[in-house]
Amino acid sequence: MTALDARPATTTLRFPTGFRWGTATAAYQIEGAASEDGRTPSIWDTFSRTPGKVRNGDTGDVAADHYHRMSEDIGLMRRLGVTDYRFSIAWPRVQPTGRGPAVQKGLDFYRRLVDELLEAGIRPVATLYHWDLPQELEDAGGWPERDTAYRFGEYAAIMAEALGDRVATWTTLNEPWCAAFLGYGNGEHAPGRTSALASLRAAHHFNLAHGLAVGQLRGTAPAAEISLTLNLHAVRPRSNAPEDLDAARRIDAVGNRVFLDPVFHGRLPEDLIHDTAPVTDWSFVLDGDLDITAAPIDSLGINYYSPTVVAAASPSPSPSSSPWAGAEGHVSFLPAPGPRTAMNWPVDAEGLYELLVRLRDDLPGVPLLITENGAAYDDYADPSGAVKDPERVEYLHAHLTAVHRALADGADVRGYFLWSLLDNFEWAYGYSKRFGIVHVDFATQRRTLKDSARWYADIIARGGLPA
Ligand code: GCO
Repeated sequence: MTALDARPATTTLRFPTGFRWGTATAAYQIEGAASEDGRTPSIWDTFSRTPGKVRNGDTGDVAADHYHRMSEDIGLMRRLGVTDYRFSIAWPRVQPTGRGPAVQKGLDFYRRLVDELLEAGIRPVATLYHWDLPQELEDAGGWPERDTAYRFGEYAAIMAEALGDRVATWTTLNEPWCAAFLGYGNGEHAPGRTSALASLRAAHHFNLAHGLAVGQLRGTAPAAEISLTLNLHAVRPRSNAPEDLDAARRIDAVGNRVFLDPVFHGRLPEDLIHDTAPVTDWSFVLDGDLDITAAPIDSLGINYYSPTVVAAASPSPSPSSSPWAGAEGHVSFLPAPGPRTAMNWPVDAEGLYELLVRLRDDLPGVPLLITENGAAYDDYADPSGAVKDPERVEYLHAHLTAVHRALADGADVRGYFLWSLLDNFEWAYGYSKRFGIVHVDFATQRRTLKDSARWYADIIARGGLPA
């Protein structure tokens, strides 16, 4: 190596001091140990065991075996130099039936996780709900039933009591849009129900559950940051024609404002009520609910992968089971141009910039965390044992550049959590899609840093992006 090669490349896009550099995972996607230490089935255990629901019949029974390899995985994060780790707590591991007292062994696992993170100098960011509802609560009606929100408030109280003094950031819910509209609307996710009314009821009860949990957390862990993660849709109309703008408005209502308005403004979007009138009269929203949903929070988490391009519906009939209540028959979804990931999702960093700048304007004073961003590619270990993933590096570089530009333009972004630390169970796609910056050989559970992991470690160490 010449002296020139040894010179570090200059860091041109520097992030603010104290910027949080993290990775993210979710319990059902990595833990495995599905029936150990008192854990009972969640809706994802039931769903994944139902033939035809998940590719190759994959389940989370073993996943990345993180339940038994937690210390090793924290060691990986220590090598990467991350400042923060976003994980989720499996509700059926700590409160198996969704009611009553907690199971100590379940709590102990998360206590150990949090303690080992703190010892490693990594801030714990805990999500209470990343889609694994205890099956017994689904059997009692699930999220379309109001009682589920109160059960969630109780579970939040248990976790606040157990870990409130040690968790830096609490996220109540992850992507309630997916849980409500894919879970109860088009059936692509657990529990696999297909009812527009059920999905709207679920969406409201998620907002209520969030507010009830905020109350519990605030009371028990007053020093903690309290947050919510939404997969806000970066909606782009095809043109400025009024019909296309109306299509974008509909998706913004049922994709974004259905959560943003109750949580940040204590109201329901008027246009959503109008759009969904054929399906519901919203009478399940009771007096006082919107005061609960609007309990102040400290930051908003955003998960971003790609934009949503829409136009007025073309004459062809839209599919009967749609996750977009109030938009069926009015909206067509168009493919965005450009390269694609292994999910066939377009690579479009501009959408992340657009979203951050919109939130700067719509929610002034609300700090933002990018709680997920990343990409799946068909990664494999080559004969030398290396996992080369240049497309992922390119994807991440482009998206971090967009974040930097949004910061420069005044968006209050406090951190970035790369999805994901490990290859894992990608919901309806099973193990066929690899999102990790660490490769997992699911036959041996061997972990291998991909090139993107080394790249990310370098970004964290220098606090920014090289030219
Ligand atoms: C999410 C996600 C992750 C997914 C990721 C890629 O919050 O959407 O729940 O669990 O694995 O988004 O699809």
